[in-house]
Amino acid sequence: MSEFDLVIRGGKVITASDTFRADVGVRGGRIVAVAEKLTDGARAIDASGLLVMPGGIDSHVHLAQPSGPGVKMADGFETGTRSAVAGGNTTVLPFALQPRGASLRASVMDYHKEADGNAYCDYGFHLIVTDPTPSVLGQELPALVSDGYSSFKVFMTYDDMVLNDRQLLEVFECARGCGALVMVHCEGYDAIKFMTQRLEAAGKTAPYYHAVSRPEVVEREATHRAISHGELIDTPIMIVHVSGREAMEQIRWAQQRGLKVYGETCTQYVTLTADDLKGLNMDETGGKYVCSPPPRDRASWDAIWEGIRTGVFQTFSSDHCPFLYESGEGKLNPKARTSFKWVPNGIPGVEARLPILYSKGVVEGRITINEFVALTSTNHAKMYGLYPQKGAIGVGFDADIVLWDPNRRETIRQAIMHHGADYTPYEGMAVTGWPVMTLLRGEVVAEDGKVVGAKGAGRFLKRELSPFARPSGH
Ligand code: DUC
Ligand code: ZN
Ligand code: ZN
Repeated sequence: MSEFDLVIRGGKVITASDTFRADVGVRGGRIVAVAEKLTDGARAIDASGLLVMPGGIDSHVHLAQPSGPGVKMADGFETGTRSAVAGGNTTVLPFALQPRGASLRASVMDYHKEADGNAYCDYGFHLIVTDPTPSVLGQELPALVSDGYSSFKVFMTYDDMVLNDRQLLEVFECARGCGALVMVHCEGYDAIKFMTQRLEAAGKTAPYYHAVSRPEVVEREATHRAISHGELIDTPIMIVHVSGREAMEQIRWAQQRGLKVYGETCTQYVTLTADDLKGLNMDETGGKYVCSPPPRDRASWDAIWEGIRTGVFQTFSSDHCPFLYESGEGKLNPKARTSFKWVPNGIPGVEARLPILYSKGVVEGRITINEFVALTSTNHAKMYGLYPQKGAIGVGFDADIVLWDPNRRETIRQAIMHHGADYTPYEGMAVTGWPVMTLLRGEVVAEDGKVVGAKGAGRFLKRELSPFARPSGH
């Protein structure tokens, strides 16, 4: 009998800290050897000329999430995770949204039903807390956190999700007590409402005005408020989807004061600008790029790179949140034609994240290949309680691996995507570096643009408490 089920031979292994030539031996779905030369595998994969990296972990994706009356998300677990593995990912962390008035536990069970038997990669859930009643904060949330849902998101905007300051403080206090990591969507509700009313009154209803209605100052104010509340309660927070300099500098300021404030940015904030929302002559095609916070300008790309290079941001995610463009249930739903405020917020991107960051980051010399691995995999695992099961090439880790061709040139196009959306916001973007094979726990799940894994092979991940969620002094 062979010592290994699989040996990946002759590649260059990349971790968040090191680069070295080694073979990788897999047995029972886990990495059991990383050594100069391994023999005796039942199966071998020749990785010469390729990089051997931990599979991408995208800790910010939305799948099968209810998005308001008459609107449907374009990806459920089947197509969303199919797209994920095609893009070199092996784990995703979508959200389980608590509709107001509903039990948090019942909401999570609904998402399990959606995911069970449908996923091509492993997955866990962040919760979204919209209704922090005494029973949610006193019982449901702490119980779910200890059951493996160890992070949750709160919103500072949106009619059906916004928490006021008092509620934010109560939720932070609950997180501190149960060791959960809180992710915060930082945009100020009242300021957005005010801006929206003024714009609509002036007849400025095209998709572009989505960006005008939520300028950077609105994100900066909310970011500062979330940081202050986190400091008051002494609970760590993760500021998600940071779009530009203003919010980035607030996080840096907090970090320099020694506060446990973490940052995430996303693909769209180094590739898109608010001008993309103008479409053709302010027509509805701009809706393809409507997401929140909105993309800013080219100077903001530089600010985001500065935050990436200087360690302000720990994670680079996609915020995959897809809606069909050509559909009455998506970006062009009947109400959306009347005002930007009804255009569903979100864009697809789980499949394009790794190639875009590799190309713009590593190939163009802004980050090292090891930083790339940290930003796309290792830090997500560490931040969200999946380490040392996920997020590295090392003995004992799950054999979640992407084989990467560093020289392959591709053009991102809808025609080669595997998501359920009918467009990609990154259409026509030329990249260098591409995932040529994705392995989930030692099994090939995607190869050369084809998804070959089994639907349902992806497993639910019960996550540990995040070591980053400990209050200061712990
Ligand atoms: N927040 C997200 O995290 N994703 C899409 C839209 C939003 O507001
Ligand atoms: Zn958000
Ligand atoms: Zn999101």
